[in-house]
Amino acid sequence: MTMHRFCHFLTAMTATIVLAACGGGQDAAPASHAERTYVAPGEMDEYYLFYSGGHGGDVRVAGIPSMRHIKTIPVFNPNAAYGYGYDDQTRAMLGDLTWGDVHHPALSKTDGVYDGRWLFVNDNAHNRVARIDLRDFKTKQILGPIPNTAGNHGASSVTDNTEYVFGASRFATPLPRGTVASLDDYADEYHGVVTAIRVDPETGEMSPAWQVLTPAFQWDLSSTGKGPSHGWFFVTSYNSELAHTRLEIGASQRERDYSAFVNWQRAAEAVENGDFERIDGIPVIDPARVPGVMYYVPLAKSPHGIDVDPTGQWIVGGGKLEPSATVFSFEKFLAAVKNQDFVEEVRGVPVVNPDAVTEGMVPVGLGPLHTQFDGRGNAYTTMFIDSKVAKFRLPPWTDQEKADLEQVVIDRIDVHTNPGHLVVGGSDTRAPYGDWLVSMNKDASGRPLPTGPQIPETSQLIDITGERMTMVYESFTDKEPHFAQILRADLIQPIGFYRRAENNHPHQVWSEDDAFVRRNGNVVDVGMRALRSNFVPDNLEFQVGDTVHFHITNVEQTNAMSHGFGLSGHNVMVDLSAGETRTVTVTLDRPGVYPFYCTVFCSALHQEMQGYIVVYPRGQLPNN
Ligand code: K7E
Ligand code: CUA
Repeated sequence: MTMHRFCHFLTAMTATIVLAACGGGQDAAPASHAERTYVAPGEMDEYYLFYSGGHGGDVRVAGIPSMRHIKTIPVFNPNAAYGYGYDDQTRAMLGDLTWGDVHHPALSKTDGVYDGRWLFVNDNAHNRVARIDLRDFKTKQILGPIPNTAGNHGASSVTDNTEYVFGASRFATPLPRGTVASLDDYADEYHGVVTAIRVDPETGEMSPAWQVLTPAFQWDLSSTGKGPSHGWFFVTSYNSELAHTRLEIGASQRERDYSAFVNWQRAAEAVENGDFERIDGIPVIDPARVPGVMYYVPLAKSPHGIDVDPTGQWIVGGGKLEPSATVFSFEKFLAAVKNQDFVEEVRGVPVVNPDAVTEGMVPVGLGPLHTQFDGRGNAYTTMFIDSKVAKFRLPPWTDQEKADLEQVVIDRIDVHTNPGHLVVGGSDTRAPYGDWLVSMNKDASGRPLPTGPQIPETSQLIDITGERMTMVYESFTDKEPHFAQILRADLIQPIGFYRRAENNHPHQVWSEDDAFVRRNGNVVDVGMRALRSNFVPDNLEFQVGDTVHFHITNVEQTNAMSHGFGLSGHNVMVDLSAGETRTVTVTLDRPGVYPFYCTVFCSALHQEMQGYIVVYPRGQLPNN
């Protein structure tokens, strides 16, 4: 019997035996925990889990507590299942790029809590931010490339009323984009920026608002203030050394890098007052010239995550090479600024005395990355190197505890293996849900059934309702989640179809009689109706050299009644939700007869839902 089977066997024998070292050094959960995660057929999960898809370019939706995958939302990647990137509208949104690298999803907020309207995600590869509408779970806007930015890793952080989505550039470059400077001049000629993206409160439409210019520190992770720290934005950097080769050595020299505390309300005022220079079309503030916009706070060592607790008072930073989580006090920060308790100035920006701002460094363990909060005064930090999640109590601490902060560490739990982000629902709001934690682990080796050299990641569901954490479930997520968001399911009511009245496509066709074929030289517009179980018109004649715009309307007015339009031998695959019209354009370059058919198994006679295009050699089209 293999070890793997043996573990299953024992688990089946008794629900209460706790096993050690099955599947790689981590206790297996008793089977009784499965009840906490079991959602019976026909019942629904309590929460949505929105995972970023990493360089897969999409967002995955799962349910909590079952961890069942529900759907994939394509964002920066074409996805034939949803016809995304194959029709004119979504193709235009993607542009020439067919991949992106999604790291940090962020839900929209009103009054500091999730309002269930939009999900914003960043693209670490091509400097973009996208907006998914939670009314229909579709990507509605891709903004970018954001000016002056290379690698928008520091997004997405949403302010309390979704005034802004913040981002920050990971890779410093010469500005504006397209400028060339030798890497020998990295320290002086290369720059980073922190970016504020404005969000229209009605439509969610994003537009670049302003930026703050920075040295080439390389910005990493960000979060926004709330309560007393509302109006502030926090972001870490990991290359205060200004290294530009072999960064794993060069950027790990100093004991502390900088985090930046940005007063975005003051920055917005500065822009209104004209205190900026326009670079590549966007107002860019030089913080040396506008005092009070930005401060640096040193943070140990090679920092990664920075997270603000639900009260807005405590800001927790993780340093990859520092075995503790640094807790800053926002109140102390404001006092230090007021007293001008600065240790130096870096290119005109004050560096705040870290000792004056640090409440304590909690010795969580090796490789702390990201921290989440449960709303009961506790923090949870992933440790990449130790492969654990630590739970600790936030301040206020007694003097005795401050003398030995190991005392505020309440629990540590093994996760498998190398956790990156973790997520607690609502952690970035003023009212976290505080019941579930998902640890997203980079190295799944030995956990799923083997699938060759390419394996998924593990996502482990941890119950955090008790004093100690309890591991209850493990699922697998295709490559490669970074961060996630959890949303209470009852906060949204996604639509099942689009009502006819909201269709504003100029070529919509709702009845057979209105279907049309209009030729204008080599350009042909086809207005097609899709309905169970036919296309009208279904058989069409063209000639080589024709450019055809198929405008197809799915006239169904019932929930989830989709049709597809797939054209054989051509890169045409349109997915039509009920009630919507989409256009796809194809230039016909070969004579022949090509079938098209409905790709969605829509009805008993779905297989009959088809048609042909006959493409005659040029000049041989009958009746022309
Ligand atoms: Cu993977 Cu947030 Cu891009 Cu940390 S980041 S793990
Ligand atoms: Cu419509 Cu199958």
